[in-house]
Amino acid sequence: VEALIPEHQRDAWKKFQAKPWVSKDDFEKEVVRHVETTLARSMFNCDETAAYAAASLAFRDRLITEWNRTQQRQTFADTKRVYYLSLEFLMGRALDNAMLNVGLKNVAKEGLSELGFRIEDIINQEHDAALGNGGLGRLAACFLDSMASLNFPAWGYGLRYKYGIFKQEIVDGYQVEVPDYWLDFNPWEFPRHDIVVDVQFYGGVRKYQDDDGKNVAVWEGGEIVRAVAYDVPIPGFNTPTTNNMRLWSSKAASGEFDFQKFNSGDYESSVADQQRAETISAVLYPNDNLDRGKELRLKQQYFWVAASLYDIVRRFKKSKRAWSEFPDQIAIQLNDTHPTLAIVELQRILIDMEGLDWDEAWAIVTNTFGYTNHTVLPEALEKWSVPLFQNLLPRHLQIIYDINMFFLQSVERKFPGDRDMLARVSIIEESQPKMVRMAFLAIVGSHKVNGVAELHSDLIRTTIFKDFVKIFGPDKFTNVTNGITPRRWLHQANPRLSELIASKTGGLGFLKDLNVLNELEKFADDKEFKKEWAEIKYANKVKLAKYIKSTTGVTVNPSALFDIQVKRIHEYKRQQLNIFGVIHRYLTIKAMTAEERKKLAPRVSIFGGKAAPGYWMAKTIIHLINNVGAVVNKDPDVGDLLKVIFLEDYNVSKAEIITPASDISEHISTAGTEASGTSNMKFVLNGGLIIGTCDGANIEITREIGENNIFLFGNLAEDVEDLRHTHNYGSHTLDPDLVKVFDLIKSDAFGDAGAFGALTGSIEDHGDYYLVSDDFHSYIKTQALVDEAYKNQDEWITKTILSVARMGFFSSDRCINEYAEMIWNVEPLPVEKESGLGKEE
Ligand code: C3B
Repeated sequence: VEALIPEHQRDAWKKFQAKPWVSKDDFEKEVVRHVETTLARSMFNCDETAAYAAASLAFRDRLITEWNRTQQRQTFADTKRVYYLSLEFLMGRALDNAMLNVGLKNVAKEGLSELGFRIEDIINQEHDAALGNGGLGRLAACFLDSMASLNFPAWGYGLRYKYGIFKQEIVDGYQVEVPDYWLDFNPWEFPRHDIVVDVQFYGGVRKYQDDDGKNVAVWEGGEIVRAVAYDVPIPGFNTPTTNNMRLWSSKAASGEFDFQKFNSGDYESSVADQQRAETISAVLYPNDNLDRGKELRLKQQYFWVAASLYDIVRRFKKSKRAWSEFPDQIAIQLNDTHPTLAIVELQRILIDMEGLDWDEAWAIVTNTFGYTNHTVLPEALEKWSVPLFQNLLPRHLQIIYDINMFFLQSVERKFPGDRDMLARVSIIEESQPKMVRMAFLAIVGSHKVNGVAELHSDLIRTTIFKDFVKIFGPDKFTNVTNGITPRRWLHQANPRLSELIASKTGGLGFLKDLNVLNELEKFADDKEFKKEWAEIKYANKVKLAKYIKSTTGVTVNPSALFDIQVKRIHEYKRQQLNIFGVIHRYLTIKAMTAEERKKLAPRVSIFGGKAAPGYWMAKTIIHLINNVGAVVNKDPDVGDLLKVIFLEDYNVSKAEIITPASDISEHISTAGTEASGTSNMKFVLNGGLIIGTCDGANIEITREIGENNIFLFGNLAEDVEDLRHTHNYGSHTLDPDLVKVFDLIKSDAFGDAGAFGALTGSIEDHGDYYLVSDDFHSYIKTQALVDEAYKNQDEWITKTILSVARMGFFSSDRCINEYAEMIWNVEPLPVEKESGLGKEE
């Protein structure tokens, strides 16, 4: 490796090299130093915000020292690296995670206490890094944690949105969106003003033959936007490995506004170019499982992909290896189709810039990329209009046409004369206007395609991608069932449970090998253990009850059954089924005698989640939940038997409070629609049971924990198509209990029924696409089984212990090891424990 410092001056560098601090005194010294120098404050005006800032800076210093060492180690080792390209990273808070992963939380706790602060208050100062919508973005965050914890040389590449997912406020029962400006103080990033990439848009392509008769394409003209790198250190758990997440921010390539215009008095247009450039990384698109086809979104995708690939290729070129070794050194994983342009961009770099032949380049490209599909919903599958592409990325469109031509030629050779097949698999859809099908491009340009749970991977093989299985053979398509990091979702979110588990399994080893949880099976009937287990659940419910009280004003009884559904609001996830079930319960309670009511298990139905701003049906569901709550919660006939809560602004840090407090959580998507789900795993890992459909990872959770420990209901994926057909072309009679629910809504019991007409109408009159009525009876019956089961607390607790004991499979560590072996072909890079790691148990 080249170094700028000459040999004989390096001793001084080595002597004064930064050393990560470890002791409480050193931590306090660092905090005070940051308060007094970095923040220019003192003990007389150090509030919690300043203490948070200083504590974070102290940890950031530590992380960056390890980050530097890790990067040096990985550069020297010169082994294969993984690049995880994701348009979303839903990281949540960093301080607590950093403290736990480096094993210094207790040190920090004592240190902060000596300086006059409670660590919880300091942690709560942090603004979530919310650069994602939901499951897909959080999965990327869990993967970064696992890749670092397992010592894989792996980087994440994303966009540094100035505004993350909007903040949700509930006003009069309606969702209102407020911008999430999260960057006024973010100690976790390092701007790299020296790492910039100029990215081209628009313009045209000039083609000619050079002197050797070779075809040359030059993309010229258009505009340039500059990408600036921001690095975020990603600490592994109990290892010095600290990986990198590199996020790109956009700015004008000229750097500054146009002074000529400014001087001549044209103030507004003088800054217009600058603003146009900055717009690219300004906002995260707030759609989950929905593609809107907006030009700015395509610009974001290309901007991010071009900057990342430039960076990756630059690093590779430093190694002076032959191009053919590129896939031996580099694996790039595409998190959904959002980064599919990377395939085209790498081909463009290799043929237009580096002068490789098409075939040689294409072999490198396809051996480098892997593509993960996260959804089968047609409205979520990305397509870009050809005219839009032509205008924004003219050279890329040409390359896509060539990729498609070579691909279709190979299909024609394999299936001679099958014109329907050619039309079905073409990357270009012959519609008006023509569209580029990004998923097909991703499949053609990758060596592996995976779904995220077994059912989902089967579905993509047999439905949306079945022609491609015939063309490429079955081995190209595989499954990697999703996972979650137990560090954040057990140790951090549920410290008492983690501590109890550690005390019975010989320390925190289970956080590195989640199968160790198996040892808990022997405590499933242990009275003393069960008591502690139940106490922890109760304490977590008390904590959530306090949070509910402080945010909604509603008092809930922590002894009631907490029934939670928190996730993005979407018709396919069926929060409407849940709230209709709640209304049914309300009707049932109202019809009961006082004696009958005494036998009922009290329940708190808790909802949370954001609706995409333009998704009216989802917003209507939120409105209905809130209005039902307003009526039910003050009905004296109901009292504690039923409370309905909508928690505002569901996000990662709130999930850390909510998840450990469930008795039951709901994962009730129409079968075949939820690719995996990951919160189902989080809830079970925290000692909650689930009610769910046979969908996504619910099926594998059932297999692992046993069908006695889960409440499954509803139609199966294989029957969905026929049912929909019957709704549309046969007779469609609604479930009678659901009719009663609709009648109550229509009587204006929850406010003007007109507001909910579209919602009830979609089920009554418009085909009930999501099978709400078909599954209603089964859902209600199964909820009654939940009530019964909950009455037997002793058995219930045993079920939850057995479930936790059997959740080892769902660690994202298992998942990353599968990617590494089956798709990336990379090995971890061993580390010596020379660093100043904390050794907390
Ligand atoms: C989600 C799916 O909806 C979930 O079932 C899945 O668990 C996660 O991805 C992670 O694989 N998803 C999403 O959040 N956004 C999309 N655009 C597509 C899928």
